[in-house]
Amino acid sequence: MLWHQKPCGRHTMDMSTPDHLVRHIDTDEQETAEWIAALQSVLESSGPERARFLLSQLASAARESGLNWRDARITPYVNTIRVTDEPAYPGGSDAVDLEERIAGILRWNALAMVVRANRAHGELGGHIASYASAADLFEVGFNHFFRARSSEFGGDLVYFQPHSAPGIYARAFLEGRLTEDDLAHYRQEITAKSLGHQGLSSYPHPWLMPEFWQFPTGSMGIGPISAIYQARFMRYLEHRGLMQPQPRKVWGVFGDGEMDEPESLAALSLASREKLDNLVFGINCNLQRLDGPVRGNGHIVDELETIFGGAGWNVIKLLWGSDWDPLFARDITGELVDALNRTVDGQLQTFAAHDGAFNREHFFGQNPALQAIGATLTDEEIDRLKRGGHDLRKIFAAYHAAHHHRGAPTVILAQTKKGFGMGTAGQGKMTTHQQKKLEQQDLLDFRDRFRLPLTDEQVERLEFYKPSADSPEMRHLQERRAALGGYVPQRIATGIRLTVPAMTSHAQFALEADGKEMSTTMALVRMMGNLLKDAQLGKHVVPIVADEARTFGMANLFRQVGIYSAQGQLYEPEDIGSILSYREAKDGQILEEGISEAGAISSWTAAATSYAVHGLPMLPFYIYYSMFGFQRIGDLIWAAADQRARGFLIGATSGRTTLGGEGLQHQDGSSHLVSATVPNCISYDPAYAYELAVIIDEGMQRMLARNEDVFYYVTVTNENEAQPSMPEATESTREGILRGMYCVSPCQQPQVRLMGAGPLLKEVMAAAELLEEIFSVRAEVWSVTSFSELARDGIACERARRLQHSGTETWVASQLADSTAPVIAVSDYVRAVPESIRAYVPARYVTLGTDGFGRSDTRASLRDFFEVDAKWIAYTALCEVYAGTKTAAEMRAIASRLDLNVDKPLSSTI
Ligand SMILES: Cc1ncc(C[n+]2csc(CCOP(=O)(O)OP(=O)(O)O)c2C)c(N)n1
Repeated sequence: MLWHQKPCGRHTMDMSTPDHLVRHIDTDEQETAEWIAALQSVLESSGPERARFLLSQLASAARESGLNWRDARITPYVNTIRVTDEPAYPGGSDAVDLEERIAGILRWNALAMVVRANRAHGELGGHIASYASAADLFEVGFNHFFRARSSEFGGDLVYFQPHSAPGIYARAFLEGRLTEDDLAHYRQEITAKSLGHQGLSSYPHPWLMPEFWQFPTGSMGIGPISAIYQARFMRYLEHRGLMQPQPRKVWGVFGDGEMDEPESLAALSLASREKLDNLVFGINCNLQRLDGPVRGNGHIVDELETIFGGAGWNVIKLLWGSDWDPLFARDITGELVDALNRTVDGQLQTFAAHDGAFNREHFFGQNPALQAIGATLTDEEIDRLKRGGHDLRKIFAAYHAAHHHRGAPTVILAQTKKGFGMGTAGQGKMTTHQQKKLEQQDLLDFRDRFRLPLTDEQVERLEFYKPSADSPEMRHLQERRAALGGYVPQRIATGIRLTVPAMTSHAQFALEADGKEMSTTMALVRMMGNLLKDAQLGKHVVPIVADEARTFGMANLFRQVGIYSAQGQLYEPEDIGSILSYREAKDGQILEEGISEAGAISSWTAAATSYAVHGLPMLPFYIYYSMFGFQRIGDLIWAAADQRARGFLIGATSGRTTLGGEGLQHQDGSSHLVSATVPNCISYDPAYAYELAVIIDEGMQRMLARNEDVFYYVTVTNENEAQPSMPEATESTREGILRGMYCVSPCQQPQVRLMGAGPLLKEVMAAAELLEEIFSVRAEVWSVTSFSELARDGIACERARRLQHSGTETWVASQLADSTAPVIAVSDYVRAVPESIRAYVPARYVTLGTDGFGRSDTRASLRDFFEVDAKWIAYTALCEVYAGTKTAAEMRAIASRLDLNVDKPLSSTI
């Protein structure tokens, strides 16, 4: 039934109903009633199974009749769980009251923390309104569901909505895990540490609070996708027999606004396809994001119900609190449900921001039936009507149902009020997200609202409140956590070490390549294949691909270790019988993520942090087109770094001129620039297979044997090359490889020094030969394995010299000290990469790189285009060697002798 808009104050509120919220007009109510009665009777006599069967039969009959009818997947705007199905609330008769009190205390302390920090330093920022809306959702979890890790149980994993961090700190304060001084230094980590306190980071950051936070969620969208792949990785570990199957759960509490991020929704179907009933999402639907309503003109809850439901999730709507139950019971004609169905979110927000009298007039005043329902309540009672996400009993019922649901992940769409309890100052206000100040009267109202035993003066001073240890609240809080095995969140990085096999066991072919032709990608895959066979380490290796295993020559691993699939293989693969046959298996070891770099990196992060999350170190290798790494999913890599990931990211087919035919979108010339900015990422761009072997060996030693919180980014290429054996002076070569540069072709009194990185070392070698043969110029050649490591060393040495007056020389300067010959550095990445070491080169320094858009052509054409081939390198060297001795005309003559077009435009301009 449609109804007409009513005037509201000075303005007219347009409460006309959007199309998708319109209920179809019933043209024959008696017929409708008969159908419903028939369904009821089937339910009573034959049970839900039969009722479901009949409904599906009806649906297929409708389809056959060409009705083109589909279930809209939107249920009415009411709770999914019926009152009669709600379980009893556990923990004794006063549990709800106690837990509401505890939630009130936490809300206060969280608020005080933010407001105090901002009274002292207006620049610090912080959020009150998000936790105010999410507090009850968290509390039911903390008191009844979130189980800690213990010696017998692996523990549940919780991804916390980032802006609710103050509330989680407030709880840890009551639990005795954080002190008042810690709370007083919210968002002041540097100052706090200098005073001997723990700094409290703005959002969950394992890097900054390594014993507290497990999962970084501060960047919207990362929490949801990470939680899904984490739940999947737990199954992977169980199915592979590496982890005891246990009924552990992954819980994620996220914002409704956050669901707009592509990453939030990207992996929903994976979760249902893999039947991840170990996964529960709670979406805090306070209907607001930062600037305004999430879906002002519709229902975000209904939209998410359609999306999650369509993706195969079990959906629970948790919209209204227990005090609405009697109202629904009185709603004989369905007017109340109709009104809720058509009241859009923007309007619901307005109702949240106003008092009981306003809601009576504008919501219950819409028609006589609603007025009659409203008349049973005082204005104060209307004001206090709770949304589902603020009612502990309703939340418990939803969590209980989710906890016991089998065969699919569950999402709970919990309707809340943003800034709940912040009164006229903040509740439901457009600006509430960023509010960090409250007037004294608002603070007093907040105290009264949540029954806090604080004097006016204590409120004025924003004192933190902690009841005595023997108070009923504290006893309850501690008892509940003890029953659930301890505190959450808690990050435990056990010191388990894995034995790293000797390089000769998996990389002998690379160390003694003896001129054999292979690309570094091939070498990497061969090393990984060998590591997979290692008796001890093998099972810890996790190869991950995003539909590019064949591109990188990994197809042989399909048979060798299998592709993980929770279902095994339900089909006979087309290539059955071939030695490379596509093999899926329940205990398969490869994670084949399809075309989802975001998914693959999330799997990688789950594996790379398994040492802390599950006490089980793993060694993931995620191999991908290097262009689709830092550029495409850089923020997820940044989050992995924050989470102290340990593993290898392999940027394959790398190098802007080395990838050849693939063109602009694929040719990577910048990933090393970005990777250099990630503090715990160690990056290498090796030229030779033996360099790669040394890097992989050192990486394993640091991450698995020495338990260092670093990860490796290594680029490999698809260009076949005659691979030399590792030079004799093994130790010094190893040191040079790892520090970033070493000499591969020394010469007496060089006139020029050429430094080549990765695939372009070959061009540099050829340039040196050319210089010698045609121009009789002596050139020395250096292999640069890592400009970023050289630059880091340079920064550290120079600083130590400035501050500690240390005499330590930078690696670059110490290596180049014995000559003042000009240095030419060449990289298949943008010039900014070799430029990063300019300050440490003790001679004239010129860089060549691949700035500009990539394009399709042969390697030779591309290297000429970007001016990084042997001839351009030789010409650049000659410009330095002949500086001041040759005329422009003579240099032009040299260029034309080398067949170079010096009049062509700069590569970055076309
Ligand atoms: C990738 C990213 N973009 C933007 C932000 C800034 N930001 C922080 S909170 C927020 C709004 C969050 O809204 P919602 O998810 O609905 O949570 P609420 O605070 O309303 O509970 C935004 C845009 C961010 N943290 N991450």
